[in-house]
Amino acid sequence: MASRRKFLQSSAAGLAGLATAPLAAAALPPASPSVVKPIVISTWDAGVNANKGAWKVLGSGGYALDAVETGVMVTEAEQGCCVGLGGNPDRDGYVTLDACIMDEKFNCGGVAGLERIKHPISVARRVMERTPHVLIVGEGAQQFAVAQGFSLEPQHLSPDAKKAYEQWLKTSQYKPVVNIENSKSRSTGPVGGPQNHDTIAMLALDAQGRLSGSCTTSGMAFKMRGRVGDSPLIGSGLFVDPAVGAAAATGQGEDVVRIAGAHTVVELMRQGRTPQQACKEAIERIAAIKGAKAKDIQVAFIALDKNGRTGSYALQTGFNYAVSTTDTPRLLDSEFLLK
Ligand code: SD4
Repeated sequence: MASRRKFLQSSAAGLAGLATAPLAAAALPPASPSVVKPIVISTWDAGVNANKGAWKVLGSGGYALDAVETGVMVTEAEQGCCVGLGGNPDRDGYVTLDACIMDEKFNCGGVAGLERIKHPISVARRVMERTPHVLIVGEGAQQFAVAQGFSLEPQHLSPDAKKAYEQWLKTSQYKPVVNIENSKSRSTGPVGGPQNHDTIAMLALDAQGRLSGSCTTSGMAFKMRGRVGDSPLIGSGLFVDPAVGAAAATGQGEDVVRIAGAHTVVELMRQGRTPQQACKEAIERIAAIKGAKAKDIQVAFIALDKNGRTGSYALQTGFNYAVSTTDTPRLLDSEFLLK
């Protein structure tokens, strides 16, 4: 009994010591003098302009969350094929937008199937900041946006989207094909193919070391009405963990959701993989699941760790991404799996 009391006393003393004594230097990770910040990375060559927008915030010492919102708003305003109101419609002819955003404190928000609103990413941020929820969809998302002061844009297709939709209606077949990204011309190429991929996802680390991410898209061209992809889903299209890093996805959303893609990449980084290795391993996982069908789809990840190291990996060739550590973005070709 006496010895048990003694043990308890000495354990308690030990614990108290632990609570007050500074941690031995050896127990701490080495201070990293080489943290690269601020830095921003985003998907596709659309990322070049988006990064420039983000840099206006980051370069003047601003907040990563503001940077990732401002940055992708540039792409939403460009109204290209696959982001914002210029995007290709669903199979019933409606443009429906998906977006999400996440900060360095696990705050997050998203919208899905949002119609007639120019900047879904800003509505996603309002969901995060002004509601107790993380995802609002469809009509409710539009009502919320309007209540928040966003204006309702006219319901019509851009001339390019109209042309692409009319072409698609001739067959009404949805069939993704390889190397379909980033088509310059929406009215040429395999129907249901070239229009499919161009989501903008952005990750930023600001001068104070705060990480944030954003993702916005019109989703898969000619999708079923009501279909939601990975892009508005925290953990699939985007994930941020300030202790580790952030990741985001582009490509065939169903196959990103299947492996909780962005979260998987972050968890792999937590286990010690570099951002590049983590992206590669997540892509390999998708390839293993899809087997022979992997060649019919594209998926790509980008990642940024808390030290400002970046990585990217795609299933197929054709994916590029933009990295900025100054006001001049660098556009890089991603490595890819299926040679
Ligand atoms: C989706 N992931 O809706 C989106 C599409 C995409 O580049 O990324 N396009 O599945």
